[in-house]
Amino acid sequence: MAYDDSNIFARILRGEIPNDTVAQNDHALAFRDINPKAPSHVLVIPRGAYVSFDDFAANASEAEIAGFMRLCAEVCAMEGLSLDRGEGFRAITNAGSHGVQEVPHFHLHILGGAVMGPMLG
Ligand code: D5M
Repeated sequence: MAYDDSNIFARILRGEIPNDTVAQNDHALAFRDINPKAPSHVLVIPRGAYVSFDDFAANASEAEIAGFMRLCAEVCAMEGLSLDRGEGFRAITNAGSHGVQEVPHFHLHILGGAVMGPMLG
């Protein structure tokens, strides 16, 4: 699937619309979900143009993947969710129509601060 740079996360990365930034580095940006599904709900996105998890995993450079994953760990620590500081979290990504992905720029949802409900239902 071709990347459409008019999607809302591309616009956030270009600074065209505001976001509630939690953390960032050279390769990724973390910000609060506008419609939180948990007390802590942060989205982590790569700065590069990747549609979905599989696109990112297949095509991003090792530096991009490392930068993305390190920012995820930073978010977990900052939000008090990592297992050495808190009670854990859920990290999920939706892809395509069966995954019910709304925004076609790869993003990882990090959710925590309460016991999560069932994944499917
Ligand atoms: O979910 C996309 C997620 O992106 C959904 O939880 C809402 C969130 N969203 C949409 N627009 C914004 C803005 N402008 N700021 C923050 N969060 C936003 P998915 O179904 O995984 O594609």
